[in-house]
This record gives sequence, C-alpha cells and structure tokens, in this order.
Amino acid sequence: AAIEFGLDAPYDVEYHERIPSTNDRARELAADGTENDVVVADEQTGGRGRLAREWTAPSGGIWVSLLLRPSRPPADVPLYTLAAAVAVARASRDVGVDARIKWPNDVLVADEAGEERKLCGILTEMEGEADRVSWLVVGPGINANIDADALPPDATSLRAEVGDVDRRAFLQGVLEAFHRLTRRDAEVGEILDAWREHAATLGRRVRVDTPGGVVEGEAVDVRFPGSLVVRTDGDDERVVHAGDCEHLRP
Ligand code: BT5
Repeated sequence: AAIEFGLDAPYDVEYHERIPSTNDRARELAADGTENDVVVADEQTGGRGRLAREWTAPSGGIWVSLLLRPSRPPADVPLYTLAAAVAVARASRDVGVDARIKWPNDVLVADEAGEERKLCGILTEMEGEADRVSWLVVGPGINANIDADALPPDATSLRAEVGDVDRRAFLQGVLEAFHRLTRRDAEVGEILDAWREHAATLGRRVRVDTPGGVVEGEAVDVRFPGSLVVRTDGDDERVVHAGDCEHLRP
C-alpha cells in the first residue's frame, strides 16, 4: 500500500510476516531499480547490525528498511541516519517514552538509576559514485511489542516501557518525521538541531572506539554530516566520523 504524504516522495510499503532481513530485501529492490520503497517485517530471522553483528528480531518488532535515491553525494549519507534516529525518538515521545539518541545510531531509554537500554538501532547501507548516491538503505530496528526477556540484556522495548503500541501508526509517525527532515528542500541544519534536541550523548563523557583508535573526553557537539566533536582531557577538539560510542559514568 502506498503511503502518501502530499510531499515529494511517497513510499510504497512492502510487508513481510517473516523475512531474513529487511535491509537485504531493500538492497534486492535497489538492484532491481525500485525507487522509494519501505520494507517492513514482523519478524526477522537474519537481522543484521553494523560490522556483521547480529540483530535479535523476534515477532512484534518494527523492523523496517527505507530504500531511497537521494540526489546527494555519499558524504552526506550520515545525515539520513541522524534523521532516522530523530524520527524514532519523536515517535517514541509521542507514545510517552522518553527516548534519547546515542551517537550515532542508537535510540535509548534510561531508567531512574540512569541505566540506559537500547530501544532501536539503525543500519545504513549505500552504494554510489563520488558525487551521487546510487541507492541508500536506512534500516531502523525498533523493539516494539516484544517482551524484554526476548531481547539482549541491555535492550528495552516499547512494551516494557509503556505497553503495546499500534505499530502501523508508530511507523507512519516515523516515516512522516523522517520525510519532513529529509525532503528535497529541507535544511541540513534542521536535522542537526533536531538531533541535538534529542541527544543523550552531548555533554557526556564518552569513549569512542574509532577505526583510528580510541578517543575519550566530553562529547560537545554534532557536526555536518553527522560527526561527533569530542573535547579530550588535553583540551583538544577531535572530530570523530565513525565508531562505537560508550557513555561513561561521570
Ligand atoms: C545496530 O547495530 O544497532 C543496527 C541494528 C539495525 C537493525 C535493523 S532491523 C531492520 C533492518 N534490517 C536488518 O537486518 N537490520 C536493520 P549495532 O550498533 O552494531 O548494534 C548491534 C548490537 O546490538 C548487537 O551486537 C547486540 O549487542 C545488540 N542488539 C542485538 N539485537 C538487539 C535488539 N533487538 N535490541 C537492542 N539491542 C540489540
């Protein structure tokens, strides 16, 4: 069924009860020349995280992949991951969950003791030339109507936080928020501002494991196209483009 937003990119939605991975399916559609498409599944049997990690995806989740063909250079792609994280954080707020974003791609919920649990992770994949993306797949995995004990120990779900949600309405909210942030005439600054507004990482002491080594210090800002600015103890500013981020206790 097509979801029309009255904007410039309606998505066609392809639903699967059970599929190995919605990202894999979206990549297949990309290879077939499909334009804007959304693949959604109730359950994944081969869900993937970043760096070939496994993603636990039992029935009751919102496992989704957006296939996009933005006329933007590959260097801008991290912006889409940020926008998806903002969209999931906003939709979560709308159902009463105080969700915050951990750089770059996790949506977390903290309990009263400050213990943070992962509600959503996003796997972004793409192919492109130097100046133009050929296809882009942005894949948020949202733990929706799932018991916490069916998930890894440091995970949470919408069910565990506030009870079951209407997954269709939740996804609609995510897609609309995502589209508003990434529509053709959107300002890049809007995405960065929205991300800052929902960030858990800014102002925190972090340890980031990057391809170039470990960077530790205070996370002070996010910068185009999605890099984290870290002030180290030596008062140096380091700009981190990719890596795994850990929030440290003060
Ligand atoms: C991610 O990877 O967080 C990206 C996850 C993206 C999943 C979606 S589902 C729809 C689409 N189709 C796919 O096949 N994938 C995408 P990363 O940052 O590497 O985190 C992976 C780690 O999170 C794992 O090593 C586990 O520790 C943990 N984990 C696994 N399943 C989880 C879950 N359901 N909830 C929370 N944490 C989980």
